[in-house]
Amino acid sequence: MCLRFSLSMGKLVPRDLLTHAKGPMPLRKACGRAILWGEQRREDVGMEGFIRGLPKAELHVHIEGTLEPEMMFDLARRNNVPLRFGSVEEIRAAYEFSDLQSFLDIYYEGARVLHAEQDFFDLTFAYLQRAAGDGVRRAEIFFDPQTHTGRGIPIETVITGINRALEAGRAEFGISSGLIMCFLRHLSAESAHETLEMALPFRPLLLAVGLDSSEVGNPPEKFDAVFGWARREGLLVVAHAGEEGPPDYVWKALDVLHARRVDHGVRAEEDPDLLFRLAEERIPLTMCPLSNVKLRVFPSLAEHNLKRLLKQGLVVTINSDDPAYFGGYVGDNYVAASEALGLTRGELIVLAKNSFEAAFLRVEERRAFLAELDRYVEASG
Ligand code: ES4
Ligand code: ZN
Repeated sequence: MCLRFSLSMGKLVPRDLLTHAKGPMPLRKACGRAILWGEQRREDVGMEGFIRGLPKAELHVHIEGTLEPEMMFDLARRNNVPLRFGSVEEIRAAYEFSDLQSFLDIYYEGARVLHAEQDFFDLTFAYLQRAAGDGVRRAEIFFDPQTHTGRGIPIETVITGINRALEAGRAEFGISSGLIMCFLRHLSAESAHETLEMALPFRPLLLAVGLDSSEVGNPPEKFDAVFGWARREGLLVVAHAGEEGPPDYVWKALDVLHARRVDHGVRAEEDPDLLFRLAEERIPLTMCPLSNVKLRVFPSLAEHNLKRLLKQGLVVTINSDDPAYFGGYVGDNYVAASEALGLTRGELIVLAKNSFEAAFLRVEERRAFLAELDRYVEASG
């Protein structure tokens, strides 16, 4: 008999207990080595188990992008929202994208099923449950208020629903978290202003502001003023840049918006001076390998530049982006990148370390997470 184990939050637990478990692992992987009963050795769990249990921060996940087809169906029924799909299978079959815009169209369509505060709670709590199974100890989560306020949903419903789940996630899974409010860059700067104004009564519940949606043609400088205002309110800044857009958008995200992290940033590789700046100032890139392949930023995972940039000393991190649409949560992104690029155990540890370095944490909390990571690495051989 061969029992399957994974390392989860530093503990060995049967895989079947993990919420992310997706049926049996191939026999060869699971049972390739003798299990030494009572000893928690690295070879017992293999590279995948090591990765899943690795304490990590997830810094680039859109909460609306964690809406699984099953929940989309349930919420559509609950809220009487008509869907053009007849089944969960039909929804999944529609997830074939040719670029960012072809994805965004379906992503905004899916978000229409979210109405009540409880919906935002359920969505966020389900994400945190999966994240806990992936060793996530800190989650900094994006939300797109304009996707909801544009349909008449009050921003209060969105923020309080998500925030209640973050509190529950802290209590139940010990996940530390923060909320990042993103402006949709295909909408006007005025709309972004109105959104910030509406959000200010909830300022204590926000960590940072971000910029997402259709990148090309909507450069960072379009939002110069609103990001200035957000910074004066004490909000930190991140921005999607260099996903489909040119390196100049990354420069502008840094110099105009004062972004502390760059979301994606993969096209920075085209500009050696920019790479030098990112490395020199240790500005993190929150990369999302499965997303980039699904949206055809790279033809395959094997051609992704994550490992190359990591080797050049950039603060690369691995994240999930829109896991319900792109075929995997953060653990899946680590595993897939590791297999396609041949990441070493040392590189995987650096990626997890980078995630805590890049997180917006107080010194003591950062130190505690890094110490937890060290203990995990030590215990797993
Ligand atoms: C997004 Cl992958 C990606 N890029 C830009 N904006 C987004 N919003 C949700 N997912
Ligand atoms: Zn994103």
